[in-house]
Amino acid sequence: MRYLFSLLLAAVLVFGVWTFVGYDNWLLGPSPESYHWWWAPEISTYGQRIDFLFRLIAMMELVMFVLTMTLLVAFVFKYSAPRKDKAVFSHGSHKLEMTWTAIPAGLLVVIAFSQMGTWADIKMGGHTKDKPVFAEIYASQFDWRFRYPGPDKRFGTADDFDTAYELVVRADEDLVFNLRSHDVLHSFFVPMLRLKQDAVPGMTIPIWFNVDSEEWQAAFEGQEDKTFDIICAELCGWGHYKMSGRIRVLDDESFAKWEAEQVARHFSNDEPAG
Ligand SMILES: [Cu+2]
Repeated sequence: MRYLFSLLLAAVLVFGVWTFVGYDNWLLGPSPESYHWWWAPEISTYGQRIDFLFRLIAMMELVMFVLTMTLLVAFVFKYSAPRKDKAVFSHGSHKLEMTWTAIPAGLLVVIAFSQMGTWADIKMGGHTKDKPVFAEIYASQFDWRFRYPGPDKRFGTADDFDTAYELVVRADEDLVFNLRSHDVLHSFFVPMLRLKQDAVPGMTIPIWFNVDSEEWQAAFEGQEDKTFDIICAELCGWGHYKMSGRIRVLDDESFAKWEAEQVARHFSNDEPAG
């Protein structure tokens, strides 16, 4: 029994490390070079900074996991041996408790300082201030809708138009969006852009991203469909699982053409254009 339990615990350690190091080929099958650490390739200008933080925290977790699991296996093995000596009464160790409080506290400080610049850049509005809103994003049970200001770049005018499920954007440009919810909490999550933001009823939350066209082309090399997922990352009701959308990236010229088509469709009774 003693050996069995120690072995089982040791297996947790080995498989745990394996998921960190060997998951790529073993769990997910051979994947493109750009797929690392469970993530799809990143294609936004701030994606690398998010990935750096993700890896930093994952490495801390790996070290802590190995450390604590090794101690656990060793202690389970050592202290499950039959003994004849008397039990020792212990009040614990002040030194030990100070150590395992100070180390996580130190790590949290490291995380806090290393994410400050990235957080400020993505979330604190440096990019969203004074920039025109490219489109408004509406989350509702259970779909995504997008409102564009049209060629005049002003909302609330006759050439505004809506699309559903598909957000069409331009590349290599800081694009600002107003995120809203019609009903409950949702979360606008675009894994390939490394962007995630809650949509809160009653609030208008500005978000921004910039699709790096070179990274985008590289990520989809050889593929015809270069669109990528929008996912709702907040459990928002029975249809949460199907609350998805796509992002399509167009160059400036194609975008202007697409926009003109949408406006024309808006003013006609024809079937929606593709
Ligand atoms: Cu949702």
